Amino acid sequence: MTTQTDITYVRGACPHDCPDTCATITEVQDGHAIRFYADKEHPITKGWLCAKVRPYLERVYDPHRLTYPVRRVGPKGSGQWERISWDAAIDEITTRWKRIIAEHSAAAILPYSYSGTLGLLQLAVCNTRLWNRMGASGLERAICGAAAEAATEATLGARWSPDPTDVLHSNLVLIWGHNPASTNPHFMPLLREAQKQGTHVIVIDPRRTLTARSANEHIQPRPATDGALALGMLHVIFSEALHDEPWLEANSVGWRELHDRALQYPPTRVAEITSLSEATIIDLARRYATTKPALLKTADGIQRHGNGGQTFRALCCLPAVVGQIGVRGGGLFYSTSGYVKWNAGAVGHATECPPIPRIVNMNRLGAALTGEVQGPPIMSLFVFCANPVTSTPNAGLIVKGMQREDLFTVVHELFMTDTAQYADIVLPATSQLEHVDLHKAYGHRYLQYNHAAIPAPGEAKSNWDVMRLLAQGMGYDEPWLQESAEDVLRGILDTTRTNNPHLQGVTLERLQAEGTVPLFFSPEQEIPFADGHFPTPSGKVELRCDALAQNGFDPLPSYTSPLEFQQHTNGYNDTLMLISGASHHFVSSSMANQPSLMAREGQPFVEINPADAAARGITHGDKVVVENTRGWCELQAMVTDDVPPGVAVAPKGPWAQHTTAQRNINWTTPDTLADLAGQSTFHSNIVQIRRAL
Ligand SMILES: Nc1nc2c(c(=O)[nH]1)N[C@H]1C(S)=C(S)[C@@H](COP(=O)(O)OP(=O)(O)OC[C@H]3O[C@@H](n4cnc5c(=O)[nH]c(N)nc54)[C@H](O)[C@@H]3O)O[C@H]1N2
Ligand SMILES: Nc1nc2c(c(=O)[nH]1)N[C@H]1C(S)=C(S)[C@@H](COP(=O)(O)OP(=O)(O)OC[C@H]3O[C@@H](n4cnc5c(=O)[nH]c(N)nc54)[C@H](O)[C@@H]3O)O[C@H]1N2
Ligand code: SF4
Ligand SMILES: [Mo]
Repeated sequence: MTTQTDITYVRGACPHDCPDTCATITEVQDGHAIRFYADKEHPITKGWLCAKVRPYLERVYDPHRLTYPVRRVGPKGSGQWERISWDAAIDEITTRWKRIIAEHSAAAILPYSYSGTLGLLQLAVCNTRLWNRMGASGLERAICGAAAEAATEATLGARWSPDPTDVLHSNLVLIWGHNPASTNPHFMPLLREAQKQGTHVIVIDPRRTLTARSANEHIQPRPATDGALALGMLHVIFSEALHDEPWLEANSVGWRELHDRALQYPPTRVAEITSLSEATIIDLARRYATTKPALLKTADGIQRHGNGGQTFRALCCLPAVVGQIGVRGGGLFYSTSGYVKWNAGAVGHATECPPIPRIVNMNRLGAALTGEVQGPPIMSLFVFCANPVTSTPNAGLIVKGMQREDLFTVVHELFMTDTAQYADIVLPATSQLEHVDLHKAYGHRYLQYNHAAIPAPGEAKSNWDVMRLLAQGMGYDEPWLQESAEDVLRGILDTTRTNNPHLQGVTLERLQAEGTVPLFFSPEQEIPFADGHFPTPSGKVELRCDALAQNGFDPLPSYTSPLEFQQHTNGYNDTLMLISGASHHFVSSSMANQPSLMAREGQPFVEINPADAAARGITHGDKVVVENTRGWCELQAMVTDDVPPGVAVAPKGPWAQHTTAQRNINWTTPDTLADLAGQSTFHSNIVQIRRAL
């Protein structure tokens, strides 16, 4: 019998792409994780984990975990593999790469990764060091929030946000195109508490989401018309003189031009664009301008449209115009990730490497693999921390590219994902319980250390260990390609701390001992921008942004319908606008192979309004085909008025291999890029839906 004292308690951090970055505890006995739960001492994530990560040991001990390297023996995608040793795998990969480099240059090698983990070591360092040294193609990491990031930085200068608990000071919270009940769950108890104190909560989302259900008001604009809605609000605010002129005069650039721009968006016009009533637009504007403090909380979902950049610019302008920036309980809550930007030199050592030969936009992976590249063709793809066949737009084209006989694909994964299925070599990866990492959050202002709690299963290796082996195999002898995990983290932390005041007093030793460490804020920095300093070129809020103009972008926010929508003018009788946001029980495609969570999420589905269903002879539960010129998939129809007529919703995440037709919603999503920063446009997706035969 074992006693309590045989149990060790190991501190960790949830690594998934979620703003909460929960602090975790793993109880380990005899090298085995026996319990996994939230660290109740974390001030924001408190004592609970979300539904997705609560059963994490099911994922860690899943019998389907990959535990040794395999090499393809049948045709691509046939699922025929043979076991090989790590030595043989590294040798084959590096031999192939040396040949490709000799023949085509290193630009022919494309590393592809995104957000399987958000760790500093296992993601950021592994994204950069080896590939920089090699001179491989770079990846434009624009699948998620590139337009929002660029718009926020252009307007305010930095991605800074208040402490989430400041919502308790808000009297109004606008949750705009964001579904925190699923995607940022630890914000919800705080919002609920604020609501109990009388805070008015408005959700702006075409879909009646879990978050919208508990709001005081739910406003449902037509998709991708939020830029017009925001400009319409500005029209009302300026014409009723509800703007904060002294603040704008002192702290902003271009408010009069923004005022003139807003004049083009009277409520009558905006009502027509958004399908909202004029009264709704006017009431929303008046309430936003007169209820203070007012917090605008948003995330990335809203900007995955053709006009996502301009839309996000308009959103960023709103809090400034009503004088809510630098006010406790007010302002913009988008992301806290700008407080710590890890020193790029220490992370990637790029200055010691050849220049990056070209950058491939990750949203156009299929196009790139099938020939759309400048310079040499892509001859090798190395995928880790990503599952592009499931999660990247226009997935049918990606599969086509991955089937190329002359493409050498390596996938480093925990599971045999839809992407790994098309690899030539699959390498087994560790889970968060089996490796070390350091995490910053994008939804709060704490850092977290993740200790390894248990040994890796079988021969699984961490990303960093694989990078080190690959570097050796390539014959690269730079010491920064062989450092220990701890030395990498210490080096980056120490270098970044020299010019980042928020890291004052934050050492690796402290992180290792305490697990969760708050970022440091002086009283003037505590509320974002309260000191009146904006790290923009002008030092002010740039409502008119000349830097954007220099890049050929409209310097003032504006509204244009996404191209995909403009091309379908035949109204709602035939086509639907399909949004594919977050699933409640998965994080992108991660966890979407976990039996208990698949059971809770149910069959992959598409929500359709009763009127649209009736017009197509579709009844609740029918198998339907969702299709357009890019591709199709089969889903189960959920007939519901949670979506308005003309709009359909099919959450992202389900794996193609779990469906009879071997495809998911990303067979239909566009790989068109948005107006800013090469952003993905998943939600500007026009489809037709019919009953499956
Ligand atoms: N449970 C869960 N949590 C997650 C994730 C997950 O997959 N599952 N993914 C993580 C990741 S990668 C990210 S980036 C974040 C994203 O976090 P969120 O942005 O909160 O999530 P999304 O579901 O992508 O989009 C939010 C909402 O935008 C709405 N929306 C779409 N188009 C429009 C529009 O034109 N106008 C308006 N007003 N609303 C619109 C959708 O209906 C959706 O409800 O969540 C993270 N957290
Ligand atoms: N239709 C539609 N699709 C979308 C979106 C949408 O709104 N609509 N949203 C997009 C967004 S916001 C995002 S961020 C992307 C995310 O897209 P991806 O970054 O591709 O995320 P996942 O699909 O979760 O795949 C991550 C993979 O990494 C693996 N992994 C986890 N940890 C490790 C590790 O330590 N090492 C290695 N080697 N592998 C690991 C996991 O097992 C998982 O298979 O999806 C996008 N896809
Ligand atoms: S997915 Fe988000 S809410 Fe869930 S445990 Fe991880 S960080 Fe916490
Ligand atoms: Mo994302």
